[in-house]
Amino acid sequence: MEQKWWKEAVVYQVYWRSFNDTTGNGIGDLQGVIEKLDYIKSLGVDVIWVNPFFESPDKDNGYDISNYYAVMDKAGDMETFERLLEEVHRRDMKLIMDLVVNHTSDQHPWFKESRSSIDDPKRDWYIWKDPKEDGSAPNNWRSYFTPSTWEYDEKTQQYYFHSFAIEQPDLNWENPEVREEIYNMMRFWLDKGIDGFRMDVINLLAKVKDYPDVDEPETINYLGNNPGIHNYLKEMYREVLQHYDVFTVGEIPFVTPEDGLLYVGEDRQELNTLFHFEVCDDMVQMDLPRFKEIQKRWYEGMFGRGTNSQFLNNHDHTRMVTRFGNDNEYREESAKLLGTLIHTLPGIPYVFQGEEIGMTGIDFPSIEDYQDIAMLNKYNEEVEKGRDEAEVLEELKLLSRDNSRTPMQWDDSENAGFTTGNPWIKVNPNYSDINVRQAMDDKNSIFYYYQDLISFRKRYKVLTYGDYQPILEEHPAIYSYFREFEDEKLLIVTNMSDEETVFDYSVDTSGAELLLHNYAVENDISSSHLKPHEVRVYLWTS
Ligand code: ISL
Repeated sequence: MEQKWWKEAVVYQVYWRSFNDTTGNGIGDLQGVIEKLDYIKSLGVDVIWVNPFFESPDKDNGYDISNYYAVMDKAGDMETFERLLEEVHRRDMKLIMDLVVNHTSDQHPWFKESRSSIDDPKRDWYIWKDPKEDGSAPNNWRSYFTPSTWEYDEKTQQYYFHSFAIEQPDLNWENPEVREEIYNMMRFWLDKGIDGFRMDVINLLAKVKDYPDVDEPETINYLGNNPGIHNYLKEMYREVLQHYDVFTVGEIPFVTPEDGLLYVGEDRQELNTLFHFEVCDDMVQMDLPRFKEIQKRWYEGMFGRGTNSQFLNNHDHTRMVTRFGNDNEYREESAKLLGTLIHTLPGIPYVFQGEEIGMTGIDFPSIEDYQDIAMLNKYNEEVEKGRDEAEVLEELKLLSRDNSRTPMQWDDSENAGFTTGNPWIKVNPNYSDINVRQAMDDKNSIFYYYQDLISFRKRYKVLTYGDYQPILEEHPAIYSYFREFEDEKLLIVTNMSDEETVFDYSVDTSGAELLLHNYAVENDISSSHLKPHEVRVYLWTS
């Protein structure tokens, strides 16, 4: 397997609007990111992924772009972005940007022109279709955020297509002018010196020909991985990416390892890595047998041929310690355990802001407290069916994207030190206990544990290039595996349950170094008894 800088990277995701507000308007900003770069650097990460900060009506928190060449006022301005990039580079880190090109905002001038008339030269930049004979939508597809992918436009009496909200019309990638315009925009940012892209739902660009009705509209998997997608990505690589030394990670829902390799195979000349969603989209809470099965299948499918990612939360997915761990009695232990998985399983690790201090999800009492368009649309859809409001709210809470979007908890001052103003979304009330200041003052904090995890990744190549040999695969509570590369060998042992359990596997750890451990060191590390959410990482070097 070829060794590359980006394979050895650890990425920190900054959801800037919830990171650090320097203007007092209650919304984080790019200047706020600049001011916290030393903090990010101190964790040991190499790459920062910044969520979209382009001009946008902000219906979907920046994923509805109205001008790809301008910075939205809330985030700052171009000069501040350039300074951010310079400051990131000065600290020897890299910056990747979100590329959102499946759709634009309905306020983008291209769409405004496109909808102005059937004969407009930009009509074909988006996807327009006539109604069915009875006047209904062209097919029965569901979008991510609404019951139909089609929105009727009175003026021109056609429907336009949107995979997400009504305000996010999909671009027509079949049109070469659209593709050329997007490639120009990518060059604009790459020429500024950015180090790559996280590509939003990049496998959705190609659509199923003729848009037929489907038997199970609620699966929405027909939105992605359609014929033609690899032609677009190969063209993008040829036209743009191959001319820069950059890192690309595609957001690719509904993908199998076999199909994943078509996107990121080392011989494919498309993307470097991908996010698949077999864990975060499909597993509501930790389902250990399934989690093991997913890790094994992706390892077997990709090892030596393509690079995967490891993440258990991001701005769309509830904080991992709440969803996959225990955010109560074992919050610290289980945050460290889950972090260990992210940094020791094969794939590039992602840390989502606040994860390194074990931030948790939220449980706001009222729908008014929630902001996420996906959740609000779903809430309205269900309530309009006549369902009980309180019941719908309870049902949607656990997976609401707002769980991960509450402000970063810096200290125990008002609003967690995030803003002097009124935060755009409520701060998690637990900020007085869980915050960066507290983590800095506690030598056993999750933060310092993450620092160790990341520094070991830099020191031992086995974490990047090692193989993966799971053991005790049928065990209901233990997840354990070896990794090996050249003269380095690791054993990761975890108890993923709230009960004590016994590690019943014969392995001589006497010659090993205990690299990491999430319980007090006084514990007997050779004991086969594992405490709730205990994790140990052993290392052999020869
Ligand atoms: O959020 C999800 C589930 O609750 C995901 O399915 C998510 O919608 C999907 O992964 C696509 O996400 C990306 O594109 C969206 C944007 O809203 C998300 O924030 C972004 O990460 C549309 O651009």
